[in-house]
Amino acid sequence: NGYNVVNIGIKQPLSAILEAAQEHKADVIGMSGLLVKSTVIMKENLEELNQRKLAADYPVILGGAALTRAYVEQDLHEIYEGEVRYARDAFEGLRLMDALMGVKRGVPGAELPPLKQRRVARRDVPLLQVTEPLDAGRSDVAVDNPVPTPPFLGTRVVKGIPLKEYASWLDENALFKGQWGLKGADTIASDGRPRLRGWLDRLHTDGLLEAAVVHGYFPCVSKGDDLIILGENGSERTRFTFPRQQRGRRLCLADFFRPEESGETDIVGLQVVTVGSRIGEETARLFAADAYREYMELHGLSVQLAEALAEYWHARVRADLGIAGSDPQSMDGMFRTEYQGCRYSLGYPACPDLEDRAKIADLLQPERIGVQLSEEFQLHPEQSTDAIVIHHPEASYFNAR
Ligand code: B12
Repeated sequence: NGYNVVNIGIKQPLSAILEAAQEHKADVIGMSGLLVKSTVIMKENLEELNQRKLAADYPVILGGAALTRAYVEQDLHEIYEGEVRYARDAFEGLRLMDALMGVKRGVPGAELPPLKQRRVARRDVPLLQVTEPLDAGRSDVAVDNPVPTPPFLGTRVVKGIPLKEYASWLDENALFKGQWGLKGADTIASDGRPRLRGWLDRLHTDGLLEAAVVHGYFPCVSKGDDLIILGENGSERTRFTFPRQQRGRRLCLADFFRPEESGETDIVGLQVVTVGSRIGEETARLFAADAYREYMELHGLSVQLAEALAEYWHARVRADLGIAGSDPQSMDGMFRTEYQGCRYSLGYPACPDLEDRAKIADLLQPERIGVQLSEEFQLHPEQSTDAIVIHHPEASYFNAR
């Protein structure tokens, strides 16, 4: 499309971004943010560009799952003294480049698309005016559901899980459309499926997958918004505090466990899964070799395989707990989570605090399967994911904010 993209990789400080921008005489700086944390860094970077009086030199395009158009085009635009725009995908990025370059070259009529404002103005006052104590109690979630008996207490490590065990859990829709950007059933049939088969064969013959799981079952109780994990002899081992919805059902993850006052204990599953580090090394190799299509395909496949492994393991946990009886027949039903219980990953809307990942890591010690939790609360290798597995029949995804 007539542009050079200089990709300088992940987690670059602004100084490195500017060095590369100056060296390559960049017209525009782009940043991408997958986790919410990166949205904060982007804001800091824009503030620093202001301070260095470079805002006029560098229009900025921002994208990635963690961002919203309003955050960029309203909140960040208010801060940044240069131009900043949001790109939903690479194509919008391209249209923005055309507009930015048109303006820069003085093409008659060239202008940037108008900024999109929030439809509802952000309020400076809290949405909820608290006049009575907020603790109006827990939600209406049942407390008399049966508590299953786990096959063991404590943790177990399982390594070398063969691809054929979890391959059917690969969400092809998410892979073809979300990761590979394929549109339409014909392209998926003629292009996507054969390439997927090719990749799966190659992963197998080259031994690129090292699927492993560490999981455990822990006795627990709830107290208010807290889930308390119990040690031997019933003492408190660790505690998660989850946000509670301020409206509607007032759900909170803690409600899916027996309250301490009941005198009963409940059971919670925890898991960390990974497809290993070899596949990440291979994607890095493809990237370095400028084999972008293959890089993109393999990276997309590798992350969806991590997700597949997590979902497969969740199904095994349901079987272990004896609650798999209501599992749907079809994989589509599985992807729609039409089974009993729910797998919640920290950082998602019911349990947004990534810091809590440290508690899972403490309990499960994922180093035993080669997975480390970084200071930014990210698991390495990248193709890894953790979860709290809840058996309660009413457990399903919700947004706590
Ligand atoms: C696939 C996925 C995963 C995969 C792989 C992640 C990865 N590294 O790629 C796996 C299963 C491993 C995973 C794990 C986790 N994930 Co996840 N994941 C996703 C998911 C469903 C899709 C992301 C994706 O790959 N999209 C496809 C790519 C191609 O799209 P994209 O990144 O958005 O980029 C496109 C556009 O945004 C745009 N774009 C992006 N950047 C830029 C920049 C410029 C300049 C331009 C022009 C355009 C542009 O162009 C791209 C192409 O169209 C998102 C939700 C979502 N729907 O986006 C959550 C999401 C990113 N994950 C999330 C979370 C919380 C996690 C975990 C922390 C969960 C956990 N506790 O285990 C872990 C973290 C992993 C770790 N190692 O620690 C949250 C992050 C929010 C947060 N709290 O920070 C999200 C947003 C889900 C959510 N709604 O809460 N995840």
